[in-house]
Amino acid sequence: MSFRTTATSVDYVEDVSPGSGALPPRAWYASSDAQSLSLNGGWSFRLSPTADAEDDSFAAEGYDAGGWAEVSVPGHWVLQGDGAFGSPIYTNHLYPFPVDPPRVPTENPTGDHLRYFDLPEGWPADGGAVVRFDGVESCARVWLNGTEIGEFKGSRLPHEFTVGHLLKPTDNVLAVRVHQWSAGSYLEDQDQWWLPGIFRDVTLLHRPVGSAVDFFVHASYDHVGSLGTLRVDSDVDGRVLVPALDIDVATGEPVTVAVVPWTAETPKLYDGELVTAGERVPLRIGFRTVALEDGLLKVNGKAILFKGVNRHEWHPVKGRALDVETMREDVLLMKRHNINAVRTSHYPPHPAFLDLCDEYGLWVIDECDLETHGFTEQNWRDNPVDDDRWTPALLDRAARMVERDKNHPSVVIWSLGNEAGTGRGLTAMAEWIHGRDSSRLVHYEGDWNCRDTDIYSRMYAEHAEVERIGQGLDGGTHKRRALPFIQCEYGHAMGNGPGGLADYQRVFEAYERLQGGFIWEWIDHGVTHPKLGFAYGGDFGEELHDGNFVCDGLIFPDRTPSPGLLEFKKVIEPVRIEGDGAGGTVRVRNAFDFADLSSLSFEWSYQVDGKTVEHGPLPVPALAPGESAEVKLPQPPSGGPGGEALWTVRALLAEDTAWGKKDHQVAWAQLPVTERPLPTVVPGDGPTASEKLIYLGPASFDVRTGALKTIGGVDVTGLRLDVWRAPTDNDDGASWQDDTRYGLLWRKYGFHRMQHRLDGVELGEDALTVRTRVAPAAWEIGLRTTYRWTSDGTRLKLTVSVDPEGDWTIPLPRLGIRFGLSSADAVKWYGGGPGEGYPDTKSASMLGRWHSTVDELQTPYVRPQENGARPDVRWAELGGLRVDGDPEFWFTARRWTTEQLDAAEHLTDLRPGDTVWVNLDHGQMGIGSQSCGPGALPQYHLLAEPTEFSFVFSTTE
Ligand code: IPT
Repeated sequence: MSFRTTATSVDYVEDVSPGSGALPPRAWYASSDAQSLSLNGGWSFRLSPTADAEDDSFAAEGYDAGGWAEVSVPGHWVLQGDGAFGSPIYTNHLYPFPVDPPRVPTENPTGDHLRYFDLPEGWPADGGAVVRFDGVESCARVWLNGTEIGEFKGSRLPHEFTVGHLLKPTDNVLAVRVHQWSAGSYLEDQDQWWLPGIFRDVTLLHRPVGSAVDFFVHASYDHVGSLGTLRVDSDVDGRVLVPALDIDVATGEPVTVAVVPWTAETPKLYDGELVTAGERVPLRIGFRTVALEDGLLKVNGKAILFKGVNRHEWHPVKGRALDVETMREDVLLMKRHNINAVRTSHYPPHPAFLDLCDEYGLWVIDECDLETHGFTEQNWRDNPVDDDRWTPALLDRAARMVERDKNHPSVVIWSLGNEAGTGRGLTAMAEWIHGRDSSRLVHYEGDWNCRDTDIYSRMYAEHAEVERIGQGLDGGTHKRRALPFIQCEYGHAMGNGPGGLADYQRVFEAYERLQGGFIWEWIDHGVTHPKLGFAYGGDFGEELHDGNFVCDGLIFPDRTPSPGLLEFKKVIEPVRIEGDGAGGTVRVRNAFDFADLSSLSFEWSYQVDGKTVEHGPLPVPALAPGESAEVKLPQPPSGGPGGEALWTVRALLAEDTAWGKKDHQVAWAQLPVTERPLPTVVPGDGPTASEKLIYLGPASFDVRTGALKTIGGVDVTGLRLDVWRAPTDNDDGASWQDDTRYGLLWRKYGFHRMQHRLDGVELGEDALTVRTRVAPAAWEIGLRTTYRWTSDGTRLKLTVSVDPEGDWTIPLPRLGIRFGLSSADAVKWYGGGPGEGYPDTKSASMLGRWHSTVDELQTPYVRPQENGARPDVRWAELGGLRVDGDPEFWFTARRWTTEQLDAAEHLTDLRPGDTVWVNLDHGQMGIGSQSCGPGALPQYHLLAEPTEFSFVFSTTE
């Protein structure tokens, strides 16, 4: 039985073909002299619930759209109109519709768009014109002045249509019908929000007679002779001019001259022009040669190391409709954090982003708009990339990417797409790309045998496996064994983390075959929300969603760097500073691949107990890449107070650069000289008891429970052992990782509901001893915990002894004490800072004297979780108390309890209470990357074992 009686006019929506009517793909450029008209701005808009709810009469000239709404183009309609136009949907890899390719649901939100325009004054009457769409999700049908000009799919790819014959001087109307779902949606199952709309620019381009159509700039570099060879192949003959190089040559003719090469570290671009009879086209030429040589990816003869990130396009208000200033902000932030590479996960970005990568210098893996991840749920049955009917669409996507972006020196690798399984269609794409552009490598992570690819790539491989790959002990096909390795995704930056980056970097730098990796991912895709702060999956009532898995970036949705970015910056710093502080020398190594150190100046400072006593410039030679030098430090300042002493050596920008100001810190290290003297308290008078209280030095305790009540004039509540932290996303782990998801195991074993049994309060000669057993209901495991209090009359010392009992098979979240203070705001400490750090995320933590406030100590992870601990703290002051640690401790203070933090789902759920809750931890569990990758390495596990630690309390007033 068939309910569809007639073929409707919307059959193209479910057609696997890429579309009809569009011009062949070509290079994307802004002409110097041909006119263009931006059609961005306010468009009339009407939303219908299905693809065919409305006929196409709206496209006719003279149609009255008076009652229509308006949306901004570029934009996504679901992010406009305050919910009147539907809402965004977030799924990771699940298709939010039944998997029945190429069919899509009847409920298919369809946005009709109308844009009226007049040609600008002086628009030439000769030649032709094209209208270009740079990105429309996911399928569009287009009319100009009532004539249909075509339909297309391929959301993040450009499509152009010839329109010159239809244009009028005035009262033109461009009509675009956009369907949210189409056959193309099956190819666009990236882990991100589903956001329909015309989300990139729409431009009308005049095409003069004799204008350039397509051209391919071949600009290679011979590093032996320092020579560049330029050849511009052009569909339309013309001349190629590069004044700085005295080049004036015909298209198609090669010319070889001495040049400065382009690299991501030294992004030298030469301005040139392609001149055809009808048009002048600006060229920005970077000479560089990418090659696979000796099993390595080399640029200009040298193996490079990617210190990269995966970048999705994201803006918390505009979604994937980014303006150039936001793109520039991304690039500047990357450069300022020592990042040298971007994988454009998982689609070609707005073309302007690649211009910025050329200009500021970033290696780019340009990835095609292709992912069919949801087919994994059906064991990859019917995967479009293994079904010949879809191959034309795949080839169309490959061509639209390569042709658009081929003239960017920053693009060194083409990527076929992401998480699309395996299949003949991918092979066809790789073959086509290899044939079209032999000057770059081809990447695809899903191809573990490297049948189609030139580089072995994996995601989230654990440290040990990466090391085996580095050693060449991973086996694999013959072809793979001869290829370099990258991790196209690692270090899952969801919530607090990622941990273990320094350990990866050590492995990357130890083995030539390992050419680095790309953190997942650059930015949290949180959506600005009136009630929730930033919304994530599920906040729009989606029927299927993947929660806050969409917030896994190194920067928060508003582009504030998260601690993960600062950690990454330190771990990948391009100058290595090591040495023996006591010996008075420092070894400086240039870890750049191409740049010498002439752009940096160095400075030393000498700290005693966190206070800088002297500083000065450190002369360091302009080392070549890979070179190192021993540099003598000055004589340590004399006469200073005896305490913990260390050198801090910094590498700073010597001058303003395109991306950073003079004195911007690039790299640093601290070299210990003398150790810290530990605090001592010589016990004086012992405890005395009254009817209600026990007194010991400055403190009073409850006589019955031994609970601390006051220190000097400061009230202290609830001081006790604490093992619970609000699990991080990395603690909770991803659903497919079952055995060691400690966040879940901690809950199972009741670490969030430990009971504290009082076993004795003993008044000794010089100490008050409180004996307890801390254990969860239902389980036999427990922690015998003894609090031993002593005082020298003014200061109060607490020694906590912990003895685990029972069969402990999992690590602890944290181990320390917590207590409440009735008022506290300003905070000072001497220890790691200025930001947070955990056992495997504290490379960027610098020892010093820091000050902050309780509010500013919090790291605003979009989904609240453990955060804000300052590591290696020697002493801290807040709320009238000073605490000295023996040994150093982790310090956390917040206006809510851990239980409240744990319960919160959005930052707006956290309401400050009257008490400031302080945690002083002897240990914290590592963070790892298990929200998608491996968990914390064993050396960062906080094991339950017999432990003792002390704090000395005094008052600051
Ligand atoms: C991997 C995806 O490639 C990426 O898009 C993102 O979803 C990431 O995971 C998690 O945030 S795929 C995963 C199954 C390893």
